[in-house]
Amino acid sequence: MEYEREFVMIKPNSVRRGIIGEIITRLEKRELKITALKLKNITENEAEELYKEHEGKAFYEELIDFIKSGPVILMIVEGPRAIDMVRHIIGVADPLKSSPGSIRGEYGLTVGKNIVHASDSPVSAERELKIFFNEEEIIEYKLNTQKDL
Ligand code: RTP
Ligand code: MG
Repeated sequence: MEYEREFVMIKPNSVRRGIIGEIITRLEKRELKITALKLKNITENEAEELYKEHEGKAFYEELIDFIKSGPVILMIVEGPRAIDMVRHIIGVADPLKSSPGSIRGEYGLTVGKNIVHASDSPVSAERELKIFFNEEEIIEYKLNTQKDL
């Protein structure tokens, strides 16, 4: 099974609502390992780099403004099949179509403010986590899991 590292960002509306802990708990309960974590006001350059695939789309300017509207939580989350697992836990882009047990299905209302971001592939995860983290900021340790992974 592929061991992967996934980039996760808790969006500013979720930080303002005070649901950081609830979101992180969902990931921890699955025995995913957090190897980097910080609270940050992201810069214009970082926002544009993160969302460059969406440049020119109708929602792009609004998305950049929103993501800079307050601090976000930036994380690296690791584990077997971490990318698909995190995206499964989060739900799909539109909270209306996310299953009720998912993070977006429980806390989300609109696509534009859909609570949390997670990279969609190993290549995009590596690209996106490098915008925000140096290798020295990624901390290796052994997770004491029930499943002994
Ligand atoms: P996925 O790639 O799985 O579809 O999900 P995603 O959450 O990454 O969504 P994506 O389509 O890649 O879009 C990136 C982010 O842009 C914002 N968005 N706003 N107002 C809108 O119509 C709209 N569409 C997209 C969302 O914040 C989305 O997460
Ligand atoms: Mg996407």
